[in-house]
Amino acid sequence: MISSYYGSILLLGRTNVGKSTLLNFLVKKKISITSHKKNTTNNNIIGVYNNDIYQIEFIDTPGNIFSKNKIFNLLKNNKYDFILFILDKNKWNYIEENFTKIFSKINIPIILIINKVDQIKNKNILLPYINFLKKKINIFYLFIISAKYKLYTNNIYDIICSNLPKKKHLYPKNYITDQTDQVIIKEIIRENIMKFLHKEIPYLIKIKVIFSKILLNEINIIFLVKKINHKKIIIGKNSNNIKLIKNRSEQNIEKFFKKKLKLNIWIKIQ
Ligand SMILES: Nc1nc2c(ncn2[C@@H]2O[C@H](COP(=O)(O)OP(=O)(O)OP(=O)(O)O)[C@@H](O)[C@H]2O)c(=O)[nH]1
Ligand SMILES: [Mg+2]
Repeated sequence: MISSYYGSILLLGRTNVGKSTLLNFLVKKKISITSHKKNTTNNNIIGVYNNDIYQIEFIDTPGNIFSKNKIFNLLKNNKYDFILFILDKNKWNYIEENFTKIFSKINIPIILIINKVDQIKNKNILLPYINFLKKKINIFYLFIISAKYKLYTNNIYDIICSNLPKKKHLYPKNYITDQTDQVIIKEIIRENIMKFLHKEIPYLIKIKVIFSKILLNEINIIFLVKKINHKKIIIGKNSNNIKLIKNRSEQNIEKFFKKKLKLNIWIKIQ
């Protein structure tokens, strides 16, 4: 019989470093939304990579958990085989310091990922930065990648897989995420809200998803907002904003579920 290998890997790093972008690459499906705005991911999201021999559970985390207590709570049960600690180019301040202080107290190997290398024009800055990092963290392996453009990313699987314990797979073969359909739809809409609406408005909208029991291919969405003014901004001039959000979300949801769907959006003032 062929052996099976299984591991659980936590993705950590400040907001906007590209954790969710990397998760989507690693599981080969867009299950976690991404945005140039801060605090995009709100909850832990499990994504599973599968093949006949290896199964890897990746856990994407919200980047705003940089308080030491929150990081510590996440790590205290120690069930992870690796941490992927992601850095945005050469950004380093108290947030990264907090992470590293915790890392020094736990016994989980750290795979360090310097992301967004496509944005580094002067690659000479990398060597001194790596030397600095080596003093800060006991690094199991270092990757310098672009998650968005899939540059220098292929070896990540090799390094992880060749270091996983022999273990039974935890999830069924086709399992890809713990997110329910309802949550996936909500998240896709939230991503488009973040894309097409500016400043703080995206953070002020509550989204409700209601599946139609009669029309199975129809999904009704309600945006709950507090002010008439917010409703006007969401709709936009000539309904442009709401049309963009609706059309793009409909396309993304159809792509995810691989079927034709109709999306209706209402905006209610609470
Ligand atoms: N240029 C470039 N942009 C990237 C790369 N990886 C991610 N991004 C962009 O960086 C932004 C943030 O990416 P996310 O994946 O949402 O970041 P995150 O770490 O999950 O952020 P939170 O969920 O807020 O913690 C998005 O606009 C991504 O498209 C990269 O390799 N290169
Ligand atoms: Mg994220």
